[in-house]
Amino acid sequence: MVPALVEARRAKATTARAFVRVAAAIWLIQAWAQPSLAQSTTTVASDLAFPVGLAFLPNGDLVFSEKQGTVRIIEDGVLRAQPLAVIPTVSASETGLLDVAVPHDVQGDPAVYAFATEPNGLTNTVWRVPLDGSGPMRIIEDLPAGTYHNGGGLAFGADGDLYVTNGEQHETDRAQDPEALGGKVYRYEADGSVPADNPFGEVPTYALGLRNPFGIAIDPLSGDIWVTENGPSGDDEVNRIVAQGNYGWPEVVGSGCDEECIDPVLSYGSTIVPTGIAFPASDAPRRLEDVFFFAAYGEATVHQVTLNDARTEAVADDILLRSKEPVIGLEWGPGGLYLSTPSSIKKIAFRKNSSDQPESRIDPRPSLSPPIGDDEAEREAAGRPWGLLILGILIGGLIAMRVRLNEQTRKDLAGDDPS
Ligand SMILES: [Ca+2]
Repeated sequence: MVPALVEARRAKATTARAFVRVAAAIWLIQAWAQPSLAQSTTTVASDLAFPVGLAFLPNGDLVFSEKQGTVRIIEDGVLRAQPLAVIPTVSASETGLLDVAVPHDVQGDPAVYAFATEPNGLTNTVWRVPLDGSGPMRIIEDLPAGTYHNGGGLAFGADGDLYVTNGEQHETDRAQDPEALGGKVYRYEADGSVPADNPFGEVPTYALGLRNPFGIAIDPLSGDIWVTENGPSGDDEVNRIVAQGNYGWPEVVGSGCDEECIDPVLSYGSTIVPTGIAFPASDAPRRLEDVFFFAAYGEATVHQVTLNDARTEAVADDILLRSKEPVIGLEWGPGGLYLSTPSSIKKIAFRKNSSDQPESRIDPRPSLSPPIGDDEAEREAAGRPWGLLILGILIGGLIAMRVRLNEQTRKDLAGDDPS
């Protein structure tokens, strides 16, 4: 074989190898540029004094409580030095300033609602805290309090009413008596009055048979109420709350209810201390639409629970985050899932992927402002253009290499021409 032809074949083999390398490089770049399922955790605020409850205003500002009595706000991503309000309280064990909630019609009712134990430690109060900084007002008083089984969750339901969790303070008889306060989920109007159509008549009781319910969240698609419940030495639960529902305590712990009570959706044999609970909002990746999250203080985790189509049962229960510190509050906010630890507020950001293309079925919140500290989203947005640029350079290089090789082959063949 003439040397020029050997050279030409070698050149073609080199081109083929270059093709394989470039194809591999393209695959790697695409894999890198494609947003993955992975998420990252960033710190939103640190050096805080035991933040408990988290709630977002429609503009994306974050209102949160510190257990010893301060209601604080992160405004345009910056922690305001002065608290929005100082609530008189006591913070021994499970008492203190606990959850906060923002009403749906916050334009018409510009306030945040807060659950706090009175300084004497004997009762709990729900406060209305105006956003303009004027003085907070007590709207619900004389809920039983205790250093243990205190409860303290607040959420506005799909009906606009205010739902409150309250433990039984070791007085177990309270839990099964609809007329007694304690061991309940209550339902109130936003002004603190008892709605005329409450399930047990003229009492705030909405559901009973609970020991120490803490976190409360509303499913944005079904409107269902979900509550975390702390059981005795294990039997921690997550319950889907229905009107007039009896959740077993103290007769039944964990599963084992007959027609008399309702089994938990999730229960745990060990003491995980379930705390905050939250559903994603409309800006969440579509793949999260069928999940909710709950935190476990004792386990220092955040669980990601996948619901069935009816959104009534769990089909999967995964650990989303193993934290170095206990996790207390949980709330979906701009760009991700926010959580509180004893000293900080953090955000878990989720990357969107190709399966997240369909539009969310969750109604968007009115006018969300730019996300707080959303460096992750920026990085994600930047990922694709960079990947495409590098891909372009590689393809350009490949074309140049081919042109050069073809040129060389043609020259070699011409030089070896016997004619
Ligand atoms: Ca139960």
